[in-house]
Amino acid sequence: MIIKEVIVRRVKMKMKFQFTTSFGTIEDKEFLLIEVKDENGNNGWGESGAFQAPWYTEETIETNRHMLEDFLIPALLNKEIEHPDQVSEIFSPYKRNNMAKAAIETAVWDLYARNKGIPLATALGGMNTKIEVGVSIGIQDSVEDLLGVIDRHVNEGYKRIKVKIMPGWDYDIIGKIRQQFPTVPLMADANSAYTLNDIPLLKRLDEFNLMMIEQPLGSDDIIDHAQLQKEIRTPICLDESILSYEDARKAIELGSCKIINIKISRVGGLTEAKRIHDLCKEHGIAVWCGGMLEAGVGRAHNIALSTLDNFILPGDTAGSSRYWERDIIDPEVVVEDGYITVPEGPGIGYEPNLEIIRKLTISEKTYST
Ligand code: OSB
Ligand code: MG
Repeated sequence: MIIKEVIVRRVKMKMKFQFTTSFGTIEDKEFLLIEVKDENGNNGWGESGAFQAPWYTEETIETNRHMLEDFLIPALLNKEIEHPDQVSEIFSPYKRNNMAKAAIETAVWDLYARNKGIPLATALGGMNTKIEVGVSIGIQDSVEDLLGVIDRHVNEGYKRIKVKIMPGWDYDIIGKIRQQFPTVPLMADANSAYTLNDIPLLKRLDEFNLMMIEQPLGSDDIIDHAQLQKEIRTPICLDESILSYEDARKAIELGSCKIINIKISRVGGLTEAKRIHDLCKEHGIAVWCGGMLEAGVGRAHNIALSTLDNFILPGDTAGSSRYWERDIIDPEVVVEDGYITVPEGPGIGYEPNLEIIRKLTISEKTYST
């Protein structure tokens, strides 16, 4: 196939809730939606995970737009592509900017699978027909509020609860959760809020039988995490620190983590995500699929990736209705008893709803040859 046209849309959606982490609060969700078209007019869709501000990684919506417009789209247009694995090779002269790369690379994967008439999951080599789903809960105004939100999601059937922690919202909070929910599968995500000075506190969290603690230390660190993992029983899961296969290889070799959260956007696309998955499988490192509060297109890519067999822990891929009054795809993503049934249609298996997307679009630009 030959990519003949790329449409970049900047979309704004109202979220049902504010999402607060140790790095800040996300209110409304703005993101880039990418549509690629081939020489036959067939299309594929991708979504960028970048936020308005560079507080999770260094990327933003605006840096993504710049990278796409000035480098990635010109590099891709008119290229003959036999397999989407070639896209990351075409992008390899350009350093990092993984979310910008992933946004368009995932669109090419969708197009490829649609052209083959197979689900994206199958194109990736995934076999699972349903996936287990957990939920990630932000920092709340009070412990009572948090316990209420957890209760609601446990009753909805989510398979594990992840809560965000930060200094001052950690040991006591987890203790209160454990009092009310002694056996619920529970984990905590610190988004880099601690340092090695906090080892005594992080050790005390071992009392609570957490499934894992996610990214306790620096977002670019794998050395201190290796030291911390020696001191605590709770398995460390790395998120921000793993931007590539090479990062994963080094973290595993150092013993910096026992689990890895794979986000397609953070690692630059599905090809790299699959390589990291395969490496982790070889080394007995469990993986799960992280989330970036994605709308339907990004969510659909996450679901397809999660069908690979080393995704053995529930992901952050909650259902559409958790985030939106109305998602941008048909059908919306539904979670039943904590599972999502993987769609069987070609490509991502959900249809982007152009009528809804047009209403939410702030700006749109078409690039063609
Ligand atoms: O650290 O996993 C994270 C959301 C935005 C940025 C970073 C993270 C998250 C989440 C939410 O935890 C996951 C989701 O529901 O999409
Ligand atoms: Mg995280």
